[in-house]
Amino acid sequence: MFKSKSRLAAAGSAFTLVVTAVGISVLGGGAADAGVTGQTATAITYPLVRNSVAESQVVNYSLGESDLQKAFVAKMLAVPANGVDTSAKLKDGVVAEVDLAPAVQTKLNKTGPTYLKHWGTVHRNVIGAADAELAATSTQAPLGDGALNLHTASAADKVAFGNEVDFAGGNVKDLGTVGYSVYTTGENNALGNNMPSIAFEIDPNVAAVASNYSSLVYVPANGTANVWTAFNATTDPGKHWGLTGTAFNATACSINGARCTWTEMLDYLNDGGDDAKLLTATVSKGRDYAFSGAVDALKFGGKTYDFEAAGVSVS
Ligand SMILES: [Ca+2]
Ligand SMILES: [Ca+2]
Ligand SMILES: [Ca+2]
Repeated sequence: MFKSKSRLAAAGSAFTLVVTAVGISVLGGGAADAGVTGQTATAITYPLVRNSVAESQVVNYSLGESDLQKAFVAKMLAVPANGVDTSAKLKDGVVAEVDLAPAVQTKLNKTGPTYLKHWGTVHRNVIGAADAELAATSTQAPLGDGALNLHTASAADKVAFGNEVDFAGGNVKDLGTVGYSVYTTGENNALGNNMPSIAFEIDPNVAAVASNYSSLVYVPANGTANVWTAFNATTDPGKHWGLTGTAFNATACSINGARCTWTEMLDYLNDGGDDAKLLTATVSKGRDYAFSGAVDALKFGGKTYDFEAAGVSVS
């Protein structure tokens, strides 16, 4: 069924057009025009009177997207800058990770350093005015950016920092290379052999000594003032290892006697029977002198422990 309505065009000069219908009239209502009622053909006067074009007078009765210029439609559909102002306008209501650029996803999934549990002040071994603090340093730390700052106010004070959980039950003989880096000062050195120690609390299991507890302590010669110095406690030729406790007084490696090298210490502890067993691993200072310095890059058990402001990491 063909129907015709004269498209309103060529306006510009005033003239009159009579709407005509071929076949079934579009005006006055017909089967094909059920939505248009109560209208009769009337003369149209140009130019059109303002507000005189109703929807029913447009071809197909409405302006669809296809009737509009493509560029205009694109402009209408374009999202303006800052045009998305609520999450309801986003697909799924949220910007999920998958919606982000791959480079941004990579940044989001970049893993930071993992810090270990169970490292902190060993309160059982703190006396008086002393503290151990993981912090940034004013120097170039040997590992990372931070270090373990140690401070004792006087010869009467003591502090220890370490791990009382994760090394318990390990064998002393399996410690491998033991060492650390120390930052000390001229003021510290002026007081004597004034260094922080590496101290493992152990069950020595030495048959000749009735003791289930001692601290296996390494105290090296003073480091160079105002710089970081690395110490290998297992190859140190000095007798810088000792066992604490009155039960070990007058024994070969007593801290109150001549002390031992690491090799001598392992030989002494290797007396048969049960092996010497670890209880804790710590860095300690005191009681001997006032001290202010730092420790980093603690090594034992095939690992290196990095003391940083945010925690202790291992490599
Ligand atoms: Ca024992
Ligand atoms: Ca033994
Ligand atoms: Ca560090």
